[in-house]
Amino acid sequence: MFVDRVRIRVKAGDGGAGVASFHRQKGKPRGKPDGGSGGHGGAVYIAADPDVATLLVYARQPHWAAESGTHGEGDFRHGRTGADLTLGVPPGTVVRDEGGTILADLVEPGQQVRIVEGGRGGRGNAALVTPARRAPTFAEQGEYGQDVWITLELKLIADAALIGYPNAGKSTLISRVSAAKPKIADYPFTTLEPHLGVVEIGERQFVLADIPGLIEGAADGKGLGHEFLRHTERARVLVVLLDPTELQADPVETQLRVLLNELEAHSPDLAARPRIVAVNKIDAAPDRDALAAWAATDEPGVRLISAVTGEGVEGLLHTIAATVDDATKAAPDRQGFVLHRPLPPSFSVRRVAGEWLVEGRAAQRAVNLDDLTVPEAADLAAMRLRRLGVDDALASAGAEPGDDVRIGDLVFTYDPDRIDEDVEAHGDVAHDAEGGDMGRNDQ
Ligand SMILES: Nc1nc2c(ncn2[C@@H]2O[C@H](COP(=O)(O)OP(=O)(O)OP(=O)(O)O)[C@@H](O)[C@H]2O)c(=O)[nH]1
Ligand SMILES: [Mg+2]
Repeated sequence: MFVDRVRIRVKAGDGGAGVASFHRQKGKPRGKPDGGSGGHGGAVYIAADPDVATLLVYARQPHWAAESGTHGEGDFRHGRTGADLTLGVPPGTVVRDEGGTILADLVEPGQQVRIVEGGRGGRGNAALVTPARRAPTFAEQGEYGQDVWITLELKLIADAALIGYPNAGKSTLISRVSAAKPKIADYPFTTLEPHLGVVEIGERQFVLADIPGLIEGAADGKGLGHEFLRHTERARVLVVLLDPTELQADPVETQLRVLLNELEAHSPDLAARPRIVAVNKIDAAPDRDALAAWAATDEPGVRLISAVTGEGVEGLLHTIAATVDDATKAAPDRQGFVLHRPLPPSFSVRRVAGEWLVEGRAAQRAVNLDDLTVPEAADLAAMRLRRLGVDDALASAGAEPGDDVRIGDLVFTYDPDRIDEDVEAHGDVAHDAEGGDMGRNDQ
């Protein structure tokens, strides 16, 4: 089975929770805070790997997750960081998000894109100690790793692609000139999946693709052409193969016109690509002279070949190699790319159903404490929100003291004056809500 488009779910590792713990000493009612921090979760990357030939493994197993961080423990023991997960895909794989937006076009081996970031580990109470808060009885929770669905689509990278009606002899030709051995038979749509073969001719070599047969209406989804036309998108040169035998109802002129129309309908760019036209099966053609006359009317010259006897094949290969060379010089390799999106705003505020809804990762982080019923913890969360600018944003959005404010599952009352100035003065400068990440892999 050839798999060239899959939808997979990737999940980053969760961050481990920080722990609130106290060192017990004999004779002391209350020891020093010694709660360790949770480890960060691992990220998930998609990387172009030349050793991976298909997306088959992802069709079989669509769920992938990086390792989670482990929780902190007492005695200052931090949790372990979860390992990143790198999923190898064949070079030529395009990665899209749920909405269809391209995230990366992984062409070069080794090129990679980070899809999801691991959840941040929560700080233990030892890390939350400040001069004003000597013995916090709370800790930060771990953050969930991001969890998304993406689509992987493989677009084969070939120098030249064989285009033709079903039965035109495309597979016969590629199996004659390369190590590719697709099935050959005199019924249409024998080839259901693209095959790539390396052709060596003289000093040169190029990659030739055998694409399933194209029929009229392919660009509208008829036959198999539609699915596979996109495989030709990366080919620098198109080789159009015509079949003059009674296996085809259409004469070669009509076949050529239909094929070019389908290319044009799929993408004008494809139709404009350098192309070479050849009539195959010349050994079995009913009227060889008429074909030769027609072939000569074409400017660059339509070639007459036989994939079975080998007539004209070597000349065709030289022409393909030279055309590929020219096309390569004219338009050097398309570079792959990884898209870098602007960071989303750290939070946003809007009025929903009588509440002020505060959304965004930074705001979520600010209140990510395990026990907000502890007044000190609530003060810390409030101070982080203020520092983040949430109070100002609420005020300018028109919030009044006493209004309900929601962040995730947490609902609290808007009270711009609640923060103890002493806490604010001494507190928590080193790790406010947005930054304060312990050497994370933020890009
Ligand atoms: N006489 C003769 N027969 C040929 C030649 N090339 C291919 N054939 C025959 O044509 C039939 C179709 O060949 P394939 O190579 O399977 O054709 P295809 O274009 O790959 O067909 P699809 O995969 O269905 O699109 C087979 O019976 C081949 O033996 C040729 O040069 N001369
Ligand atoms: Mg075939």
